[in-house]
Amino acid sequence: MSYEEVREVDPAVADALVGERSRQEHTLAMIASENHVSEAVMEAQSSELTNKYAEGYPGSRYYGGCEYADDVEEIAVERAKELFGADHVNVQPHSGSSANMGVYFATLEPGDKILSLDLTHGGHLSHGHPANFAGQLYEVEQYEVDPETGRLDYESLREHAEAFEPDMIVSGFSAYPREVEWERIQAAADAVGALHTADIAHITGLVAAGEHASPVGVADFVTGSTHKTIRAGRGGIIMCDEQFADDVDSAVFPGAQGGPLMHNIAGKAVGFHEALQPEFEDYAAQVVENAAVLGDRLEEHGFSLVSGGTDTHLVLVDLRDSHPDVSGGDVEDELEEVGIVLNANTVPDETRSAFDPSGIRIGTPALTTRGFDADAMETVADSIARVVDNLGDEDVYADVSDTVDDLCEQYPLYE
Ligand code: DSN
Repeated sequence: MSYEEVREVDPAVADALVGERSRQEHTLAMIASENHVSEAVMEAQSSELTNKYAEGYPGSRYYGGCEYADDVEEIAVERAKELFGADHVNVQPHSGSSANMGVYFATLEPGDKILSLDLTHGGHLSHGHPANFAGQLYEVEQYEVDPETGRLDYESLREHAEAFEPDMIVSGFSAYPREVEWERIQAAADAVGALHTADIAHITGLVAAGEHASPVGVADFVTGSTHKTIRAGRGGIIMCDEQFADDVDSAVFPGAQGGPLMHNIAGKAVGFHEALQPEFEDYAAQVVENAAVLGDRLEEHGFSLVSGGTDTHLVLVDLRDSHPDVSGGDVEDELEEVGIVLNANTVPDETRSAFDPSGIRIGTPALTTRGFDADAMETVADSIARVVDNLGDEDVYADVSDTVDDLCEQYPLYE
């Protein structure tokens, strides 16, 4: 896209759009929740459907002229059902947080109890953080990962559920590098008569491709976002059994949202089509392999990984052992100088603050979309280590910047 039309109307925004495209082309996106959608998904997302109001659901809208909106939404739903084997799918949530809101509104009353993973241990704001609507509307207690292993402690989760008697247990995480045993969490929920929402926002693509166990058919509700590992553009999704379908649909609209973002739903439909192709399985397998290679190489350089490794698309580095005087924020800033973009992240038993935590979270979905393989990932790990071991050394930064430039040239984006 040249943004010529935007430039004619609004040069300032055109400059920003061109700048962002160039930034993505010339840097390494390693924020674990980011990816690069295809040009087909982008085109669908910028289609005329942005003009269309379609409150309601296919075949039952509150506005006229919805025949193509209906087509697009029905296609997106059918493809999601095929991808995940879900009974009922709602593709209208604007985001993963909105998807969680839809499930809570469908099932909980204000004051009801949620048991979820602590944000600093890898949870998510919308699972009940006090600064989020979920923490304000519901009574929330949080479980933690095992301090020794960095992994979920299913036994202690079950005991916590027995003591707290929640109405909803939320699983699924935003900074947890290990495969989740959904059945054990569902069993804890069943034991206390709670519902269970598995938020697979980060791993939607891995689940779709069979690279991570699926909670669909296990958890009562599965929520997620569609722009992370699944590469289907910005948005959210809810999956559940038919018995909850009406409650979920009416909680999303009219309960939580108005008109669905039909252009984004078109992007989801196209992205789901891409995810149904055999190549997507190769992509997801490479995402996981790349994360494992990245983690192994960082460990060789002396870094500590929370849980000692990864089964997924991300590694979580705890800097406290290897670089006790360096914060995650320092590393995020310095790596950005050389074109490696990732985020500082809290780690279990955080001793700094959420604003300047002790860890960094590094993901491989976006680089894998560009074609990065295991060798390239080792080069990236070496580059990260060189910068962190030589903070402030301009010669090292110049060298690593050159390496990043070479990689960006070797693995171009949007050719
Ligand atoms: N902001 C996303 C992440 O980075 O994990 C979750 O919503």
